[in-house]
Amino acid sequence: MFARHPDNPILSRQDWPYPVNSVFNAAAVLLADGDTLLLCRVEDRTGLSHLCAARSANGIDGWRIDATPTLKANPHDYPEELWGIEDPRITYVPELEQYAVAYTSFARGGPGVSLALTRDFKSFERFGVIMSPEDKDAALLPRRLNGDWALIHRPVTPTGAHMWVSYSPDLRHWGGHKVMLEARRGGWWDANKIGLCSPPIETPKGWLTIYHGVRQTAAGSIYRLGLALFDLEKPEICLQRGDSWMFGPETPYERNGDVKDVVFPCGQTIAPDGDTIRLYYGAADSCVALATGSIRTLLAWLDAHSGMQEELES
Ligand code: BMA
Repeated sequence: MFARHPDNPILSRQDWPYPVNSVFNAAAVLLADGDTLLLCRVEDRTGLSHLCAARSANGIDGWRIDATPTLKANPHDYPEELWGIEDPRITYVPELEQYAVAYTSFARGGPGVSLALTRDFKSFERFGVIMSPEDKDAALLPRRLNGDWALIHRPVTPTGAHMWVSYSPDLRHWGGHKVMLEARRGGWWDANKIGLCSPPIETPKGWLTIYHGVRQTAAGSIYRLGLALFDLEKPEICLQRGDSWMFGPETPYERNGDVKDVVFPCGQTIAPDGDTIRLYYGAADSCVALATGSIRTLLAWLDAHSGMQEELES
């Protein structure tokens, strides 16, 4: 379903212009000038994370990396960022002519969801925490649905870590919270804990969405990727959900690193053909890797692989 790039990992700490521990979980966007921009999560040697932009003409190599952190925690004005900021997702919002960056802010209360807007990835308008802890894995949808903005996120509740969608008239006040996709139970690969990966892709059939499932084992967790399709105007309606995972840690750079057995995409770009997906993913919480897929193939796979097992269980 996804072909790994032969030059993987495409970015790692050796590429960084200043000393860091690891570079992973990057958001991605194709800029108006054709460059690919990755907003990487960078963990420095304090153990805390910030975000740093890398730009490339071909999205594969020749990365031009900001000489200093692009978006740093600012705990003085935003105490929810005391322990750093992590795992961004970027959405271009045509109505605002700006990019919306949803990211995890981390402090004593736990991880929460923060939002910032930017035109140039140099200056940012911060909105602060928009979803209180414990919550993460968020992305804004690119347009209003029935008049409201929609945010996908992953709060942790006593029943598990499920994906939700919430609505807002102004990006600041959020409500209309609805469960979008539940973690399965028992022995499933996506039991108990799931979360959004890269922002959903709008297709005529629905929002095509890559999510991660976390399998707890005696040796630790395994982060793998699954697929689901949601209604275009009411994303709380799941139209299809794949039974099996479609991408998981296999290569040495995915299996070994600071956190073993993790593939964690926070972004993708779509080629001018409208079909080719370049998925950028953090591998083992240590580096950034690239895999290429096709929207048509993912939709066809969902047609062939969704639903049967759930019907058996219900
Ligand atoms: C999640 C997030 C990710 C990380 C993953 C595996 O909870 O913190 O940033 O990649 O765990 O460690």
